[in-house]
Amino acid sequence: MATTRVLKVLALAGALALPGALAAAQPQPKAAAPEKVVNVFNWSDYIDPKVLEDFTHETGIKVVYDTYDSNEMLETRLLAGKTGYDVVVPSATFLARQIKAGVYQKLDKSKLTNLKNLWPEIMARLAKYDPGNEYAVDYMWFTTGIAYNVQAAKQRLGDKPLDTWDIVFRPENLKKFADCGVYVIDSPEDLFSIALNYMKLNPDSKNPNDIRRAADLIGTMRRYVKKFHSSEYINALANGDICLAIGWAGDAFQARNRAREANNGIDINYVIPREGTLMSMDTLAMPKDAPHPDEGLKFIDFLLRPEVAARNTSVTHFANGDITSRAFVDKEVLDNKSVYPDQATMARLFTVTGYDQATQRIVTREWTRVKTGK
Ligand code: N2P
Repeated sequence: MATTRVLKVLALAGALALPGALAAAQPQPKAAAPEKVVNVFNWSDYIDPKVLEDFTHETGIKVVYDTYDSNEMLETRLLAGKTGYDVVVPSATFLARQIKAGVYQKLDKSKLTNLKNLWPEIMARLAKYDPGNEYAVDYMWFTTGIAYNVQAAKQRLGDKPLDTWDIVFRPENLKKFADCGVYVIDSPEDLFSIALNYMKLNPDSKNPNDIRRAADLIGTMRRYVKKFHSSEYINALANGDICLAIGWAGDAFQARNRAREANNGIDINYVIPREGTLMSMDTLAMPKDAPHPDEGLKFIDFLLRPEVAARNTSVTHFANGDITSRAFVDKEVLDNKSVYPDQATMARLFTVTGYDQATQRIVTREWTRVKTGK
């Protein structure tokens, strides 16, 4: 009697997998269609979460979504073998060497109906890392600059603008911000290229002496830096825990928005220093062993829809690679010259190539020396 009731309850609850003995007593349920899934590994704070819901709602494909905040973290996973991911988001520099390492599959362009929306100039830039644009499409592109608390900066520098890397590379300047908190992204590629450019050396130099000199310069910041971290600075800026960060444009403006939403009186700004800075591109790519390539392509195609790309840009404040999306981007974001730089600013941006293995070893060692002093 009791058993029957249990069975009924289980059947009503739609439980298909019944434990052994009980299952045998039940008529075999019709085989349910396997659940459709796409496994996505993206940077944190890099999408409008509602886009994931809408994708599932429209396609019936569930999105299993994990995040990271450094290329090094993604690369470790990719090189360790089977990741289980269908879509990952490497920066172009890392994409190039990961393509050579054989970790990606070519994208089946016949299944990407929105390729026509891609920004020709961005695709041309990306082709330097992925010849023929075979393995990846641009997701976002952006600069690395200085994010700061407007009130704290005014108290320390008066009306002096922060539009120069002197603010962080001259210790007498950075020192003034040590008491209110400085974070720096844990991203050697950004810091080394910016330091090299500041020293009027080739930002893309792979010369070990140049890299050591850059490390010496960046090392002067260490005593004033609270933390090297690539995602915590958004909240830290927004809630007043820190007053200055070297970071990515979109993250800085997300911090500004969070402070506005909290109505805590904190105003955050971001500048592209006048000496110029690094422009980076993050791409959508598919590991060779992606378990659900069709769902992965559907997901990529969805992100390339102009309205969807625009929503991701409006929420994250990162410019996307879909030129047709600009018609739908929030005006405040579209007009923000730090998100969509004008031609004069563009001319001050440089790009770099990825590190070969030998250079990577030096960079990793020198970056550890920057962060620990050892
Ligand atoms: C998102 C940061 C992405 C830019 N929070 C760095 N690739």
